[in-house]
Amino acid sequence: MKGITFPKLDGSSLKIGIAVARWNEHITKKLLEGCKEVLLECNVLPENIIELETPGSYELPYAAQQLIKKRGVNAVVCLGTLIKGETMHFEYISQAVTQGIMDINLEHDAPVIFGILTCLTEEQAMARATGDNNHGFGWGKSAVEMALIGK
Ligand code: RBF
Repeated sequence: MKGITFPKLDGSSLKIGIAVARWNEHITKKLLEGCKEVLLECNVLPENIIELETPGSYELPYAAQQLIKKRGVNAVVCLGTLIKGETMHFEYISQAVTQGIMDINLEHDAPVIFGILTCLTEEQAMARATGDNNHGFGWGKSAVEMALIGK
């Protein structure tokens, strides 16, 4: 992944939640694939990866909160793709979900990773969800690194 390096990470003792939005599903699916691939590479056991779907990105903070409170995960990755349209929705949802995720980070004893693409076009989003530049890789590793800090 461009722009970031990670130390060697052992996630064999961790339970990781992934909340993934269905809006722009063809893109969020790829982020999910990248994220899961890297979690397995970091030795997180398949049965310790708990997935939850939401309709859109706006619902991700609540799903993250529930994964922490009810499923006892050590970290959550929130995956979504916001693409700017013709109205103000993009701005409102981006602001709300960004703040919502930070609030969950600070209120609960588990880190929540901001795995949300906020793009002007679908092409920009696809370029960040595929190949070596699939941001799901970095977000999965960030979850393992941060969960180990809280262990
Ligand atoms: N959710 C996303 O995850 N990405 C989007 O790009 C997105 N755009 C939206 C645009 C409009 C006009 C509306 C009404 C909703 C959009 N949503 C999007 C869904 C949003 O996150 C949420 O699921 C719904 O607003 C229901 O709370």
